[in-house]
Order: sequence, then structure tokens, then C-alpha cells
Amino acid sequence: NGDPSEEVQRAQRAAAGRSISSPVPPTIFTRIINKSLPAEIIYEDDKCLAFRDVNPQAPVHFLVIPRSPIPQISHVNTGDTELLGHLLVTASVLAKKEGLSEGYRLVINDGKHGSQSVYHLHIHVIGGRQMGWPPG
Ligand code: D5M
Repeated sequence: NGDPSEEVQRAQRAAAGRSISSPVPPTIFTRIINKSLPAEIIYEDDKCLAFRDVNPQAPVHFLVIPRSPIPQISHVNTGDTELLGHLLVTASVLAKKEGLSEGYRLVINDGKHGSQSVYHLHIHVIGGRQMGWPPG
């Protein structure tokens, strides 16, 4: 004991243990990604998934989510730039496929004031009717 190299090793083990034992808590969207919970999936690739919202707010309402369980938009960093771009481009391509030629709304709710309810980042794509502004 008192051997600094042992101390360093202990700290490294603790740090490694922490990163294993405190992952982002899984949400219901993890189960949709795993296919352990059914959803009406309209698109998937190696980075993301899109499925219809169970509680639609318009004739067309689907969610685009990353496979990676990023909890919320306020937690992203510059390393996520490419992924976030991919989510937006996917939302746009799918909106076109869904026939939203008159326009649509993209929404990302964040945290308490944003009324986020599922803490796995998702882009709402909402369309097929006239939207109001400002949002509630
Ligand atoms: O929105 C979370 C959204 O997720 C909300 O519009 C309902 C939707 N949701 C919740 N559970 C499911 C399942 N199982 N399938 C499809 N859609 C679901 P937020 O932005 O967090 O308020």
C-alpha cells in the first residue's frame, strides 16, 4: 500500500467501472430500436430510425431518432454534428416521401420547459394540416 502505481490502477479501474455502470438509462425508444417493442417503423439505417408517433398531433406525425441513445439536444457536442445533420436530412427525405408537399413542422422538445417526455433525442415531423404559431 502507498504504492502510487497501485493507486493509479485503482483510479483507472474505478473510472472504467463508472463508465460501464452508469450508462444513459434506456428509454422506451431503446426497445423500439431493439425491436422488443413494436412500432410502425417507416425507415431505418445504420445511424437512425423513423417510426410513427403513437399519439399523432396531425395526419402525419413521425419521429426520427438516432440509434445512439443521446438523451436530449442540449447534451450534444461537436462530435455529434454529422449524426445531427443525418437526422435532419432523413427527416426532410421522409417528409417528401410522406407527401408533405405543402410544408411541415420539425420539433425537438428539450427538458422540462420544452415538455420533453422521452429522454432519447427525437425529431418530430408533423404535417398534413395547417400549423399555428406560436406553438403552445
Ligand atoms: O415526445 C415523445 C413522443 O413519443 C410523444 O409524441 C409520444 C411518442 N411516443 C411515446 N411512446 C411511443 C411509442 N411506444 N411508440 C411511438 N411513439 C411513442 P416528447 O418530445 O418527448 O414530448
